[in-house]
Amino acid sequence: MPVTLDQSNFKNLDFDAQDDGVWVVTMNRAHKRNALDLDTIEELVDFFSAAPRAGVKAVVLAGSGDHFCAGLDLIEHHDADRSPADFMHVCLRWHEAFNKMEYGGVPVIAACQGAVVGGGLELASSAHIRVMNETTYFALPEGQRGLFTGGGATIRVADLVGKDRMIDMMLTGRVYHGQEAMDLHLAQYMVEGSVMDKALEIARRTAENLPLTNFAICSAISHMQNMSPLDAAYAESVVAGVVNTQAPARERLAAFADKSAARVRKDA
Ligand code: 1HE
Repeated sequence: MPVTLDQSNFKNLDFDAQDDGVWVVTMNRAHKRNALDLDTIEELVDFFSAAPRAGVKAVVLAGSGDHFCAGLDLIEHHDADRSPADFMHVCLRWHEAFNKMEYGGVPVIAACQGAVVGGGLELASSAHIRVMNETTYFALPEGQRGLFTGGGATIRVADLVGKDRMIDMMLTGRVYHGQEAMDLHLAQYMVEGSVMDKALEIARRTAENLPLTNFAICSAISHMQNMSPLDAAYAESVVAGVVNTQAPARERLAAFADKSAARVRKDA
């Protein structure tokens, strides 16, 4: 059932929907270093819930200004003086948003400049691809703030860097940047200059894939990682049964057979 995404329903996210189905989604609270308040989380839930049914082929997620995202809106959290139950529900909304990103089936490329910290790293780690440059740095300052992660870092950041490094990041406030961050899988691409240019290039390339194939890549792999190997192998067979027999895939296979399709080359 197709749905529409209407910019007028969003105030903290700006959309630039391009002709090839790539959407640039920019968090627009640079004055707050794109800190995640309740409204922004709800907008992320709304956007990523609708995107797979709204013809969005790939998303570049960016922050306005010099920083990607400063994590939880600490001022809102301070002023709200929440109860444990209140904050549990806040976290559940974060999980709703980030799970929609990771499991939604639409490729999400995070253009990570400047600070990618706390909940900002939880957000970035829910994207399928992260691009960094010389300005980018990753940290989990929750430990210093008297807080704990609540947006999935114990799952996704630990998965990227390992439990031991995540514990160190939280205990000591250790900051990772440059090649060391790349080596720890905090990003898959490092560029000199614009993270947006590279993120867009990647998004456009992914948007050329068949939507159902991208759906499988950006949903099934994450689900299968949560399964036993036996169940994952079964699920993989079912997904491949559906994806690998889709009509548009036959066209691509025919193009391979008649030698009109591009070959895999070392320098592609
Ligand atoms: C904020 C926030 C925020 C900035 N919540 N308002 N996250 C953190 O502990 C990161 C906290 N922020 C920082 O360390 C720095 O602000 C930055 C490194 C991101 C940027 O530094 P800088 O020098 O460019 O900016 P600034 O002067 O510190 O902040 C500019 C404004 O943004 C200022 O507001 P203003 O009204 O005084 O101008 C800041 O208050 C505001 N600002 N970051 C609210 N985070 C589900 S649990 C998740 C747990 C967490 O994410 S804990 C948060 C971890």
